[in-house]
Amino acid sequence: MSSGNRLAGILSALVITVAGLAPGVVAAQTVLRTISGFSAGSAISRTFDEFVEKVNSDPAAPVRFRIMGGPEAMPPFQLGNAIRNGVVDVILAPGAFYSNLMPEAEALKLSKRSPQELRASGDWKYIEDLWREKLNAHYLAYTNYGNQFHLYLNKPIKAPDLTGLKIRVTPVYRDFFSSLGATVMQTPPGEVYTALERGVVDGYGWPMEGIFDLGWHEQTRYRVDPGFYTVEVGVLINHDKWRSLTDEQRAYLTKMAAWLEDRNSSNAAVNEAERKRQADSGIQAIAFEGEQAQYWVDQAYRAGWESIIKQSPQHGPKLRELLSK
Ligand code: 173
Repeated sequence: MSSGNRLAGILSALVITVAGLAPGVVAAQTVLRTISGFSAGSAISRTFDEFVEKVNSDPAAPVRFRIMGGPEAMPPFQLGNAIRNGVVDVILAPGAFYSNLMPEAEALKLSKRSPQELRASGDWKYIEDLWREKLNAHYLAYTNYGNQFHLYLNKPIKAPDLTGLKIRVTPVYRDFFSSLGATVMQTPPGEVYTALERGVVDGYGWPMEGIFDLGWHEQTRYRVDPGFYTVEVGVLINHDKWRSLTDEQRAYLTKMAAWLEDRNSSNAAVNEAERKRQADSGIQAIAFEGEQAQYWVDQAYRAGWESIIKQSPQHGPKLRELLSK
């Protein structure tokens, strides 16, 4: 190679590097390294999977998601650290998987207002600021809104009293089930089957959707109704990454996030189908009625807010006001 050619080679490498660093100069797609708390193809990840597929197959998309894996790629309770430090760019996770870092993350499951309502009223800004300040994350989209959590059991109960029962939890359910006398044991979803099979627990908390994904229906006799709270599973992006994107990329992601949140309207029908599928597989409903049903749900919210306000006297009361309006 002549020295002239070598110089040209070095110069073109420099040009590529500089162009690659200058935001907005290059039209190339930015790749967002993404880890999900739920396996692709599972019930909880259904609308998120649709979103990733929609973006990644859009030839005009200025970003794309590279899915690095699900819970096998990173233990779910480590997702919060990973998004805060920028070890990954994007996560799909419920607040419960990172409320060790910000107890306020448990508040969204208590929301009586949809993400659309919160955004339209401007109240979402409080959430956005809090997630940035505490988790160094931009809360992009709220999935699973409108789904509910349930208690699943292998021993029958006649009243909202869990004394003597060992229940698998995450922070979603911990305060509620404990307040009714349960002994609680935290596990990631991946350990629920074995805990049930070995009789280490008598039951578990989980949404209506998804108990078939890991075969738990084989180890489940009862579901307690009514459901409580709303399921909240967020698409979060590391805030440094978010700031490094161009205006166009941020606008695109924001538009697609609204599309994803609109997909929450498909949840009600999926819920009904799951209820039927559970019944067909032999799971019996223990359905509280009247005052017992009211107490079950009221106690869930009471215990949930009490815990958040205790852990975050600064933000808890304001969150309750915004989310309960
Ligand atoms: O693991 C869990 O039970 C949990 O916290 C959760 C939260 C949202 C959706 C599914 C599971």
